[in-house]
Amino acid sequence: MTQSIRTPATLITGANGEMGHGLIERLAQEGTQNIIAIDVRPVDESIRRMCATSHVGDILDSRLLERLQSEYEIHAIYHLAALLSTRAEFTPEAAHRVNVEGTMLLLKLAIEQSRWHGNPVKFLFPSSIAVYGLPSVAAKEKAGKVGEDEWTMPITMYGCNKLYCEHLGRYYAMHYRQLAADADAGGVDFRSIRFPGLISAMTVPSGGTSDYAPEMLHAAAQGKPYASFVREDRRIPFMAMPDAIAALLKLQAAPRKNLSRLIYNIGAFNPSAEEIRTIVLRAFPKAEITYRPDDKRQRIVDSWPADVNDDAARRDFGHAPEYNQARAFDEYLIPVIRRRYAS
Ligand code: AKB
Repeated sequence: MTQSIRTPATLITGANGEMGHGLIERLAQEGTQNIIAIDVRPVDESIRRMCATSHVGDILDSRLLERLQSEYEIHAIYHLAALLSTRAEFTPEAAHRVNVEGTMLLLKLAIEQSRWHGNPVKFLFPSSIAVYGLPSVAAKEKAGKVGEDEWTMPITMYGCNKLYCEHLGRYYAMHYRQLAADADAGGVDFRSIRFPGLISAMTVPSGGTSDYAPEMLHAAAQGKPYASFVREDRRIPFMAMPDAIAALLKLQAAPRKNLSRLIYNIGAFNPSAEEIRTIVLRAFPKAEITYRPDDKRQRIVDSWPADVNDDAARRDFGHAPEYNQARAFDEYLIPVIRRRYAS
């Protein structure tokens, strides 16, 4: 048998995005070798030097994926590339192409890779609370902490994409080509987390509907006035970016036998817009933060749960956020953001 010339590697799509930055730093710290980073924009120098190679390219470019297929032995894929909820509503069909067809191409790459090297390829897929669809504010209040198998009736293209891709992942992991004589389910070890709104001190969000929280903070730190597009009493779950990345790495590392499901909720804190505003004004008293609700974006936030039940994630892979609400703002977000804009 010829010696494989391809290098074992970890592939990260959407590497230049909010989560990509933090993930590559953590993987590099943990000594993960051979990180292949892909993004439609050149990967920032700050993280590019932590990667074995980085490619500016589109996940829909099958020639790029074929090249990766031939050059690398991919054992893990973090598929972070996606058009987020607000952005996707302006270009639903383009969102479907990137979010769904892009994911299909990566799942196909994973299956082909596992056939080659004979090991399952771990496929880490960030899903979202956007897969949920609460029919009214009253139903949302009554529902409280929503479990993984409830209310999955998304009202956005992005939510539909994420939910469908969860099912695609389950299909590739457990039922792929089930009628074929040489059916080869098991080549993809699909693992997914439904992330709440994520708040990073290092990057500013773009194209999401949970963005009002980080936008409020980053605007205040820059002394810019900010008008929130959601009303003060609206509530969805949030998490500090380091905890989101820690959860993804814990899920990746967990023995398959410990995982009772493929898709997990994770939570940390769930302040109302007004509670976030109060915290931000305490740190930046001169900040001008007002409300100018956008009913249409508001409706999306109202369809998302006020909180999630993440018992399964805590039990199966030890999800335990380091940052509760107070620590997230006082020890991570505000000090880092203050420094970021001071310089
Ligand atoms: C968005 O707002 O679209 C994302 C999400 C909640 O998945 N941040």
